Amino acid sequence: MIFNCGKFQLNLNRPHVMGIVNVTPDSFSDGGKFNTTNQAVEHALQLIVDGADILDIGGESSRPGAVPVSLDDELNRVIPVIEALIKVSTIPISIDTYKPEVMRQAIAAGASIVNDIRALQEVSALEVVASSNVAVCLMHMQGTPQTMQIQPKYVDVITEVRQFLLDRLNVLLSNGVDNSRILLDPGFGFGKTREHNISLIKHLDQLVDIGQPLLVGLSRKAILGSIAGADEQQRLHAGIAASVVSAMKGAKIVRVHDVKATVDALKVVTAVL
Ligand code: 8Y7
Repeated sequence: MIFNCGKFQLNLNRPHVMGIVNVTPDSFSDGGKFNTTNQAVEHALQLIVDGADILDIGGESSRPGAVPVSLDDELNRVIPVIEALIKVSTIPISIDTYKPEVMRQAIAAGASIVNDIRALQEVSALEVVASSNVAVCLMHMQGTPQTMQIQPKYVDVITEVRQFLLDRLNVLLSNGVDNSRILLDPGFGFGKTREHNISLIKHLDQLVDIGQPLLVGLSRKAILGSIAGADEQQRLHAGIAASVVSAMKGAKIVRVHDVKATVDALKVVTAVL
């Protein structure tokens, strides 16, 4: 399965690893831009050494209850990091944003993938992607990061997530975005209870069936803590299991913090697929 993203072509015959690069001001430094940019770039370079296939650069937290970041702050965080990485990175750079202007500037700076938790539903986001050659990840979310975990409700979570992803996929296809540029993602933890998340993992095949490559993000999420009884810093082992299970069930890309451990674990999956 060939995945086209900007000037890159990835062969998704084996599971791929997207490494998470959070660009948020460091509370230990003076919060200066130089420090924040450099730490993010250093971290990204380490993830490449660790074997990441894609880097996902984000300047606004999407965790439950997170405070939104202004457009200017988000641009000031992520664009310098992309500009620095684009000169040296051997792998595609993804921009984690739902803001069309951040997408536009990130693409101009060389980003190859737009990772959008709102699935290009913001006004003009679709046009920004459609008028470029970058790829996009369409993610399902119920509600917004501010409210999504208050009382998530579905009649049938699999059917509803599947229908949403199909609808968004069809909107993109009818706007001229080739299916070789589109990833789908159930959005673990985005307006989902423990039971909703577990159902989605169990029945991942029904999303794989759509025929588009699936990206999944479970790294360090609360669902792992709830299953394994581990706090945020102790979720590595549960996270590895989640990546292995997802890849065995047909996910093509896993979005993780712990790249080296995940790459090793997925080599075992690749060997037996
Ligand atoms: C996901 C994501 C986050 C995910 C995709 C976190 C930005 C929360 N989770 N993007 N972003 N899929 N595509 O804990 O599951 O990493 S942020």
